[in-house]
Amino acid sequence: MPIYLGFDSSTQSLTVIAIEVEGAGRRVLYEKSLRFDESFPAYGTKNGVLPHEDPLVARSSPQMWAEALDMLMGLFAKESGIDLSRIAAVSGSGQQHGSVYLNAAAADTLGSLDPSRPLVEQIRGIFSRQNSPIWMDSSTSEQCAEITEAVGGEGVLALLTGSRAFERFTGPQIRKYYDQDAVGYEETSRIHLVSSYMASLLAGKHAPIEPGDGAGMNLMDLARKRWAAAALQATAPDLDRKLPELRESSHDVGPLAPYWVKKYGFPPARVIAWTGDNPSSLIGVGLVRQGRMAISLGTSDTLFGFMAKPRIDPSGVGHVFGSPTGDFMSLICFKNGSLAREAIRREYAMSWAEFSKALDATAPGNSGGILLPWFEPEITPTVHEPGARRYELDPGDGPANVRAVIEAQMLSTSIHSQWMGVTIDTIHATGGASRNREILRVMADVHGASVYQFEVGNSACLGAALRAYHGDTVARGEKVPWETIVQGFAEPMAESRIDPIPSHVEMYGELKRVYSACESHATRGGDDPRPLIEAFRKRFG
Ligand code: XUL
Repeated sequence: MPIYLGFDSSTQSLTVIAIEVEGAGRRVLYEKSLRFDESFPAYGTKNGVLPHEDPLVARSSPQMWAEALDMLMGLFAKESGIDLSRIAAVSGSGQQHGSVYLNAAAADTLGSLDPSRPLVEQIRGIFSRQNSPIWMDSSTSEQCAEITEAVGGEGVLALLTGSRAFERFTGPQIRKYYDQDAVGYEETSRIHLVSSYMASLLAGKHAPIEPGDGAGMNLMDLARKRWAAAALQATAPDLDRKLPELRESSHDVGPLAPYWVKKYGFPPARVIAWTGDNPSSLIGVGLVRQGRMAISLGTSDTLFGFMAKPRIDPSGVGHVFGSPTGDFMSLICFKNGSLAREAIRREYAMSWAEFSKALDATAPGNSGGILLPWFEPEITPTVHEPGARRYELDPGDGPANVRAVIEAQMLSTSIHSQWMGVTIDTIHATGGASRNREILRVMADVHGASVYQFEVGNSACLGAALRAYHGDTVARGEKVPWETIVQGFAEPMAESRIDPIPSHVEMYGELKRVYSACESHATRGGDDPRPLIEAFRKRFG
């Protein structure tokens, strides 16, 4: 009976899940997380991000991620009680868009890791840049504009790569590095994504990038799944020589490096290419065919779905990425996810139980009180000046602000997903906050859709384990359909279903107009939304 391991290297933590597959019998055997702030305080991260005086800059430490991998592999070997020899394949997912810059010494170092010494000590010399820009960075507007102009406009870049230029995407980040440190850029021989970097540590050699995560770079030709020469040229010189190969999602990178085998007793299991956390989540919530959508409530909130053919967003807020099945996925991303919920919870000194109670005790629609929850600079819509904005909402009223933050997040996912052209009737909810059924009630009513929960909350990590399983079957020459791969693992719990309440759906239809007006007032100097709020109050109280 083979066992498969999936890792998720996210913004705030590293997690591992082990699954067992025997015919139709499937079980999650083990799950463990290490939070970066608590487990590695020496790096000084806050919520996984290094402190920086500019709120638009967000970086983290690739050495910390390597130290976490070493520790978690060690803990797994020691604590899980699992017979390691049964592990057939390992894969993973990484926070998307983040980049790791390695010098020419990296290949040799990765290929000769000494099991008697800690990993992090040995890789200190392989970085041409010590810190990694991550997806929370919004500091590359200038580079986005330059790249856009060089390729011939937003529409051209979006058609080519699946997205217009976004500040957090890897291409603009690479260009900024080249602009600010041309020598460091010159000394860089390989630029990895978080996903391909982590896979490289496991395989002891440079791993490829796969198209799911590659599509989050503004560098990949989405239709052909090849590097797009025009985008590379618009970004930085010699980039074609610095990027890893692009290989299919099921690619077998090679066996686990001798470091892991000798140090902890792992077998030389296959390392399957890692992908981004969102493509991985797509698998982890079972979206392997068109139809349903998923909302992930994590550090970022994302709404995504499977797409058979790429449909590009004319409004410019959305993305098309590759799906690990070889198809595509649509996605929108909100930076103010869990940290915004957490900011409100802290501001009103509530426990999470009190937060849920506040949601329960307040009326849907919040009497038209609106919060724009941009505690951090926001991605959707683009907001560079952080700070929450309130419309007809009393800042002294804790429960109303709790409702306002959740309603804002759900209204925003609904408003900004219109370009996908999908009528959403079923949502698969995942991520830490999807455990909270009061939040899911708002989700169901705003979207007018039935919402389901999953047994495993970390769908990115489960998706990684399922991709390890899939990659192993491909390598063995078996053709197992994706429906069979996800069966019994990535299935919503029938009893968790929350159906929308029709009167609430109608009310939220109106509140979406109010929320859009507030958003347009705050971001584009649109009309004062107060008369609309007044009208909403008259109708819905
Ligand atoms: C997606 C995005 C985030 C990160 C979070 O485009 O930026 O969801 O992947 O880890």
